[in-house]
This record gives sequence, structure tokens and C-alpha cells, in this order.
Amino acid sequence: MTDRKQRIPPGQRETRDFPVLDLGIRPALTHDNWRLTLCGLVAREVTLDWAALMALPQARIRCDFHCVTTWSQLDMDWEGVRARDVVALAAPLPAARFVTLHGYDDYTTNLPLAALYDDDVLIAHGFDDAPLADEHGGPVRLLVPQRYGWKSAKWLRAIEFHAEDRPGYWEVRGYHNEADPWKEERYSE
Ligand SMILES: Nc1nc2c(c(=O)[nH]1)N[C@H]1C(S)=C(S)[C@@H](COP(=O)(O)O)O[C@H]1N2
Ligand SMILES: [Mo]
Repeated sequence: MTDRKQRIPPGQRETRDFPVLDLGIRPALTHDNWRLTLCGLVAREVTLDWAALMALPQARIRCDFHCVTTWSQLDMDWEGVRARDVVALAAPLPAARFVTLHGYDDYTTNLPLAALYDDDVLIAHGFDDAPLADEHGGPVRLLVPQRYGWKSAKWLRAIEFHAEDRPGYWEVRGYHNEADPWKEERYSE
């Protein structure tokens, strides 16, 4: 799209300074102590460390990021591993249809498992050609550009696979389950 305005979803305004939004708990994580566990309805429970994540194919994406508090930032450059490549390591069982993303700050958010197969969904560890900063969820966060920011769990600790959908931290507090910014899915009815 050439027109910048057409890239700002309804009710959003452009920002350029990448605001920080979270529960205010900063987990003490480093590349050495970070782990990501895939558990629940999987054929193989898997725990990755930093070296295991870096050994997977690396991807770079440029995307826009939309926060429900009305800021949108365009053309953000991220680096990481496609979520689907990480999911494949655990071989989810056929019954697995939803996931809970867990952060080290005990934050949770939920997605359909299918959402993790999108091309632009990353287990992200880099931003703007630098390691992902602590305040933005470093060393490793989820990035789901097609949904409002609260689906992009920072300080990613676990991906848990379930048969049924389990609303996360904001979803149980009235935020929309799907969070599509183009449909303004901010709050549930
Ligand atoms: N672990 C964790 N992830 C989180 C949050 C949080 O509080 N804890 N806040 C969410 C919200 S509401 C938004 S808008 C984005 C903000 O990401 P940023 O701080 O990098 O801008 O992170 C999301 N992921
Ligand atoms: Mo948010």
C-alpha cells in the first residue's frame, strides 16, 4: 500500500517512538537463563534455550504494530524464528486447536493454533538490527502483527496447546478474543 493513511486502522493514530506497555513487572531474563517450553497437547514436550532458537532458520519481517490504546507504528523491522517452525518441533496433536502464550511476568494471552502458522508471526529476538530490548519483551517475545498488540506476548516462557480456547489476562477482563485492528475488535460485547 502506498498511502500511509490507509495503513492506519480505524481509531488509531501513528506514533514513531515505540511506546512500552505491560503489567509493570520486568522479569530478569538473559540469553543464558531464558527458556521456551512447548507443552499440553503435543507429541513431544520441548524446551528450547537460546542456542536452540538461534539454530533454527532465521527470518526478518517488516510490519506495522497496532496497540489497542490507539497507537500504531509502521514499518517496524523484526528478526526472529517463524512461530510455525518452533511449533513443528513439538508436533501438536490433532486435538490441539488453541494456544495460551505465557510470559515470564505471568501474563497470558490466547490464539487459535492456526494463527501461529501465518508467515509474519515470529518468535522475535531482534528489533531494528539490535537484540530485542528488555522493555519490549527481550530476549524473546511473540510478534503477531495482524492482531492488536496485547496478543504479542513479551518475555515468552511457554506455548501451551489445548483443545478448547482459554481466554488470557486481558481477554478475561473484557478485551476482544480475536483482536483484529481492521475490524476494531477492541472489547467484547
Ligand atoms: N508478557 C507480557 N506481554 C505483553 C504485555 C504484558 O503486560 N506482559 N502487554 C501487551 C500489550 S497490552 C501490548 S500493547 C504489547 C506492547 O508491547 P511493547 O511494550 O513492546 O510496545 O505487549 C503485549 N504483551
Ligand atoms: Mo496494549
